[in-house]
Amino acid sequence: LKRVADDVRSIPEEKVPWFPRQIKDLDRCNMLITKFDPDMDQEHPGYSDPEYRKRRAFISELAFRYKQGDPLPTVEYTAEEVSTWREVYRQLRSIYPGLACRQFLDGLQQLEKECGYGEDRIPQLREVSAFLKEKTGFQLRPVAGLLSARDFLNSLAFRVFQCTQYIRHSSAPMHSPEPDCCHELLGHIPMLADKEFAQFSQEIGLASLGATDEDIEKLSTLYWFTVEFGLCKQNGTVKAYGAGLLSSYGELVYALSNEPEYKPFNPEETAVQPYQDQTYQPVYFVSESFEDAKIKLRRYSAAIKRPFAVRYDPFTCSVEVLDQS
Ligand code: TIH
Ligand code: FE2
Repeated sequence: LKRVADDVRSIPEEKVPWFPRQIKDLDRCNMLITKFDPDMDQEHPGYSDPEYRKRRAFISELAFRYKQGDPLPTVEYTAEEVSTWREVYRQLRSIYPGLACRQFLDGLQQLEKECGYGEDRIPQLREVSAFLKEKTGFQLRPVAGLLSARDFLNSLAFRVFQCTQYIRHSSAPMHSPEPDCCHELLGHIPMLADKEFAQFSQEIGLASLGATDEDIEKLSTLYWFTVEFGLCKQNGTVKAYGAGLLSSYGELVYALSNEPEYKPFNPEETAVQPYQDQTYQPVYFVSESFEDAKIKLRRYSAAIKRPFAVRYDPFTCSVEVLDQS
């Protein structure tokens, strides 16, 4: 292995998409997908609510202004927002014990004990980020909405999780077509408090750096059916570990009913399964265990071919690029 001194684009004959090398470069990983945004999507429950749209614009602005290293912005949530959170929290909390995987329940319990999780207030990104940093080295960064797959995955290489800070519309607490703070705080954060899950999330991130568009598409489809909508067997029953399920009362109940189709998780097949992002998934992938999903996903990510290798240096929070052409 020899070190690449200059930009990786200088590798002869290869065209490699730009990617972040240092954590500071994440300031450039901010490409939003606006299709589910309340200003663009007529189906959005907030589309015809000018108050909601104004609030969203205000919270987006905090994310747009954010630069790596700044203290995370604090949002003073309104009584209506807290009441949406309360409803989401209460409903989901009551069904988690029977439907969520063990790793999730462990993480949530720690968050309730050590990080002020509960139905009475919406946790602030700043305190959650400090909590995660101690548990697994992950940190949060505010984002204004749904990010492009490349930017989102690239951030994971640095153990940075890009997090929305607004809340879903009060008229639709049980499911949202776009991420919101309920989805991040309830769906993702408990899993990111698990050391192995954190490690494996970073590996997916590292595999995405400079990957071809085709590989990004496959990685993000895999991410979708595992980290977002994955199911796994545990003690003989099927449980949810996907964040998109664990933040949606409606879809969590549906996914574990006998309505949807189940397929066994197999990365090669899962990576090319077309997916649904407007409403519930018609198909879910079930792995033999949570560990099984992790191992297979890891193996798949590590096998993605690139003309270079990357190594993360935790002391400088930067990525070293090694020529392998
Ligand atoms: N559907 C999820 C929810 O209602 O919480 C949010 C999302 C998961 C994945 C993409 S958007
Ligand atoms: Fe998500």
